[in-house]
Amino acid sequence: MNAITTPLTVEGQSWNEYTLSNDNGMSVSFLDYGGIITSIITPDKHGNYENVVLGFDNYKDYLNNSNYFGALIGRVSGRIANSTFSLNGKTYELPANEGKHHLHGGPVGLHGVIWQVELIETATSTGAVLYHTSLDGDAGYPGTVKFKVSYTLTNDNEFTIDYEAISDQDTILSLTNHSYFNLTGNLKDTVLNHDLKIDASQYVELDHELIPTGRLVPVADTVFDFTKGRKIADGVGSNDPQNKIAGDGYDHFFIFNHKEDVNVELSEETSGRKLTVKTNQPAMVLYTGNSVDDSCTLKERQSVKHLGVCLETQSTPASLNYPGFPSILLAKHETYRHTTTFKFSTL
Ligand code: G6D
Repeated sequence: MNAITTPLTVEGQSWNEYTLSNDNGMSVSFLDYGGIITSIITPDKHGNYENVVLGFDNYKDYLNNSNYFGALIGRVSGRIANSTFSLNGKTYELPANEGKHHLHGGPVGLHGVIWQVELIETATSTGAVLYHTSLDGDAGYPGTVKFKVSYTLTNDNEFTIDYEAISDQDTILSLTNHSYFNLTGNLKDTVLNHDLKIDASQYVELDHELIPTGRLVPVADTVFDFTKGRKIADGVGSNDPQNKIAGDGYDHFFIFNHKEDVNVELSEETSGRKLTVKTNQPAMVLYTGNSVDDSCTLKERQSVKHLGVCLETQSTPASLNYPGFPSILLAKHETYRHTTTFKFSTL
């Protein structure tokens, strides 16, 4: 187990890239800028170690990361409709960065700050703790919030992200990671032929601006039913209006049943790679890279649509406007504590 730090100078800014490596040869690399995960190297069924996430070839491109490749997202993941919300009788106006809506924490969200990183090694893991303090009024949000996010890699090829935060005022908070996974290895193909299983019986309907309508839709008898597993391709070219609204694929919030051992299983037959996700979050956005075009130069190739799949465990800002959705409220001095483990193995 080890962790190495590589100082970088990117457009005059001083960044660091950290690489956590376990004894099996798996590694996870990330930046202090935005907590961005830049690569995850895992073996295929033949023992070939290859990268399984989308990352830029040139670090400077992370300064204009409209796909949020690898990024730590917050203060609130997802879309806050009309960039406004009310809390304790007060209305807050946030910066609109996608039409009239507020997406992924706004133009200067947590994906665009430099986190303070402390490397930590234990007998069974190597990792880092990322610290940041967001002041009251940052991006329009109430409360000074202290963040502590841990990245931990074990010799079981498990990579865990633990999110902790505490605010000095009532506020809203919903953090996630926006890595695009591709289990083919070094982005050999899109993720359309990946097999996906999600322990979720309902998803949230979207309107044409990708804002939740407040309607929970049963997945049964639709291409949104991943309970028994299906190809990601089933949602591409599908006649379901929700797949079309999402830009020909999925971009939807699935409410976990939390009835299975794991919440999500992603696998790819040719490489034999498998990724299981276990989280205490109530739900997840499944996003199949529908807006990714050919404009990004990644380490291995030029980007294309559907080149990666995001498994963004989180709660939903829809809870600000509709009852019954997993809440994103964080009370003053309450500790926000969520964890998601990504376990890599082979079929
Ligand atoms: C698109 O709608 C999707 C979002 O879910 C995603 O996070 C973003 O691209 C990167 O806006």
